[in-house]
Amino acid sequence: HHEGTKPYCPPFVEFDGQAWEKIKHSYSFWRSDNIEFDEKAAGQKFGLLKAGGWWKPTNCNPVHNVTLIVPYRDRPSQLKKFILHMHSFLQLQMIQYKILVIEQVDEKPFNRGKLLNVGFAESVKNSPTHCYIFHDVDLLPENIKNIYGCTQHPRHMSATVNSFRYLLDYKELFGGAVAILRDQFKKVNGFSNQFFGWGGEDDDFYRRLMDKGISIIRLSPIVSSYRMLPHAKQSENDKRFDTLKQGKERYEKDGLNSLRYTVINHIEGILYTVIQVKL
Ligand code: NGS
Repeated sequence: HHEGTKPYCPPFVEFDGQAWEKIKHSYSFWRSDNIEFDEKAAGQKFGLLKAGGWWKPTNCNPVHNVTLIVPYRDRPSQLKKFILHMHSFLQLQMIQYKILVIEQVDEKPFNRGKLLNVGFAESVKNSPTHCYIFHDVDLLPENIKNIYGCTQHPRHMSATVNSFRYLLDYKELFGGAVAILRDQFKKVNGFSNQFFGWGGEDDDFYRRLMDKGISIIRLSPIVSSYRMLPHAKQSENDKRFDTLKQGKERYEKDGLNSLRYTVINHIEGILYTVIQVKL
């Protein structure tokens, strides 16, 4: 069957919240930390026929094709909930997607920005898409209208989160879940690699975008709502304010063009691909 003859895929959209309720009720494990499920059965249920956690609708042409990059370390129960939720959610949206988990396996403090750079670099090397979504593992989108695709401006997707009473913290916030075109990400040299420990890397990234004259957008608070999975507080990076201040002089030399890492393992799982790295 020729691709060109297929109609485009319309996303499944209901009234606010209904799709979330539908998905959520299928979670028997919602409040539990020991969730067990049969990966193979889940893969079959979601129609993930090839390895690596990618999917596309078969009887129509998807409007969006995205790679989700998820920085990760040592939160197995969150990862399971995230993965199951995202497959349900993204398939209702009828888009083509791949879930790429980048796991930090060294002893250094967690470096979200560098892990996202690694995910981008590995994806561009192996199977690039025009649109990238950088996504924390503890955030679950609630509104099916929050389409997982790129807009012309980079988009802050997770503008309102239940644990912050659905209020945007500050207008420059650009963390959590963001969608950005590949060329825009390249233009700003990606994230800084220097933020080890919690905080600041997303603010630095926002400033990189502003520096290049790329403004960001958000959809309405209701569309941009997320649920945060509870977890202990991360250890903060005490140097983050100083690193942030050096800003501009680092942008051209600290980022995608200075990225060094070692891939320890590349596992094409049934539900997602995981790349284990030392930073
Ligand atoms: C800022 C952090 C950001 C962080 C944001 C929201 O203070 O990295 O809070 O965090 N910036 C610095 O520390 C310089 S949140 O409340 O969502 O945990 O993303």
